Amino acid sequence: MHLSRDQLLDFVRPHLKQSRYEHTVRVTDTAVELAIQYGADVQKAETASILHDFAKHKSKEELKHWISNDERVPNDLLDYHHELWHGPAGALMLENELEIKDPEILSAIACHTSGKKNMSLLDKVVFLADYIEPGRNFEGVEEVRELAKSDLDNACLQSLVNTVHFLTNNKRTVYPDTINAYNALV
Ligand code: DGI
Ligand code: FE
Ligand code: FE
Repeated sequence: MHLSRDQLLDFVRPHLKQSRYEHTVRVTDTAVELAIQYGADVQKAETASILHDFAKHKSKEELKHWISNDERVPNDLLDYHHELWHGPAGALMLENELEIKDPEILSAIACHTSGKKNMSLLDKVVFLADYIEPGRNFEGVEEVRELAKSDLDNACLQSLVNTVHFLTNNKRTVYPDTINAYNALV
């Protein structure tokens, strides 16, 4: 079943706060631009981006339920910050409830927060779009936006450097997949 951009936006809207919905639209526009620029599948980039934060406002209990009942998600994820759960749990929820079966789309949704070891072109496009969308004001985001104009891998790498720096600077845990993504790109 193929859903249009408008159908997908109508689907996610009731699950998101207004500000999160607006973020989603900006991520989608950014991801479509990156997909065109770097030769990724534009329609898949659009679909994955619209859906990437689908589970952002679900309860920790609901997210935990989906993660612990699927052997494809490493269970140690639950030992790390709950902010990391909405991607993998969202992918599982969408696979079941929206019949999104495309593994490339589900992968991009699942790894959009942490990154992972061998990210596909589509994974990188969605991951980077989430980081550089025009509403973001992370320290160092402007440098990543500049890199994104010419080098997708380097832009992803710099966003990971910034995030690891931010997390370690605040003595927060770093999920191994984030380190794996960093190591794969460095
Ligand atoms: O859902 P969004 O707000 O659009 O963005 P996101 O899905 O990238 O979530 C980012 C948050 O996740 C950010 O505030 C940092 C936090 N986080 C906590 N632990 C980790 C982590 N991010 C990464 N990459 N790795 C972690 O281990
Ligand atoms: Fe997210
Ligand atoms: Fe997001």
